[in-house]
Amino acid sequence: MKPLIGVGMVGYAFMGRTHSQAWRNVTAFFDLPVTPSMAVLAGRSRERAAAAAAELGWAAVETDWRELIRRDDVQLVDICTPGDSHAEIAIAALEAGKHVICEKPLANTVAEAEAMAEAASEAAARGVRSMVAFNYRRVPAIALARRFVAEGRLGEIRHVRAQYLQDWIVDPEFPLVWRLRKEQAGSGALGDIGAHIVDAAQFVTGQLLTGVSAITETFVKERPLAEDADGLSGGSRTGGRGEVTVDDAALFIGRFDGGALGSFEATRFATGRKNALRLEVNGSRGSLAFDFEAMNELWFHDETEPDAGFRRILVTEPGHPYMEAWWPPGHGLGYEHTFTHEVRDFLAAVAAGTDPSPSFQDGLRVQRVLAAVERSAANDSRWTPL
Ligand code: SOE
Repeated sequence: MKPLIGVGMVGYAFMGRTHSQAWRNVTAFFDLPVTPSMAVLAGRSRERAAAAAAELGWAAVETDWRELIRRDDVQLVDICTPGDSHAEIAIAALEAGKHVICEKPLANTVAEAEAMAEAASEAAARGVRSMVAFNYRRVPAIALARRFVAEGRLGEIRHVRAQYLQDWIVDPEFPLVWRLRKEQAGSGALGDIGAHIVDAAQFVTGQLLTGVSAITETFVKERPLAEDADGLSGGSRTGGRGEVTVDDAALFIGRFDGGALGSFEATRFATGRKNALRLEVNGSRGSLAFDFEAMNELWFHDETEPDAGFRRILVTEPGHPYMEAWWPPGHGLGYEHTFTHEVRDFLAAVAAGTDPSPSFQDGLRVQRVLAAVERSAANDSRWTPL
């Protein structure tokens, strides 16, 4: 019997559901030295939290996250709430000696992210671990892309082209959900999906952004008010309209510390694109291209081969990252597996007593990029060093 590690999850909407399936399934596929026990789910409404707990497989319910942290059967806290509560919950949990995994972006401001990173490094000195949940790092094709770059198969990296394209709010009558309110979400497409491509670009290339120049836009300035919105669904209209206080799209260019040039585009107005996280990297010896809408594929061009051109690698071989645990070659994975991999890596680090990655420090670096993008956009795209 492997030791149990009690998990307490705060929030149960879209991200709470993705994380729940990961906690439920991870040990069925990965051999880990510890077994997660889905001890308790916290949500403000007892009735709704209890319904979610029953559906998602949590043993108990709390209506106050502070009570969840206090419980003896919780050793690890999973934060799946909007960004405005990340800092308070994470810092309290770390101070109480609980390991923390926190949804992205790490926080709503650089100041909050700094406080979280500081709490995380103090906690690490006491053996308490933390990780920010940039799940796309755990797409096997993205992890394979990083491996290719690290092995030198692309040579010197010159260009990074990153896009995250969605279209779920293109209808101006789509309501004012929390992701469109600055006080809850911090920013719009920038923090919600731009954060993912900043992390993915830095992860794959091993290079960090050093400065940016940006433009942002809010195409639809007012939307119908609604309540009970869950995930990306609109909820029920309550009458009246409210102001959209975040960006709908953010575009920026940047320089990396290893000499590469980057271009980034995050938008929720790319009609026809549902979840197109795309990354193309061009180096002196070759190039890589990825699109999450075909997440089991990685395209590779080897410049050293005559007439090479891009060839498709089906990332389903047992030697590819994470794939040994799953299906025979050619039987691909989906969005949910990225969360299973994330939880797998976090539990493995907690059990081994090592620091998981991406750390809160990595999350803070991404937060600084987001803040620099906002500053640049507010200043006529002025070049803004990090
Ligand atoms: C909404 O844009 C969203 O759910 C993001 O919040 C997630 O991080 C991304 O994985 C999918 O889209």
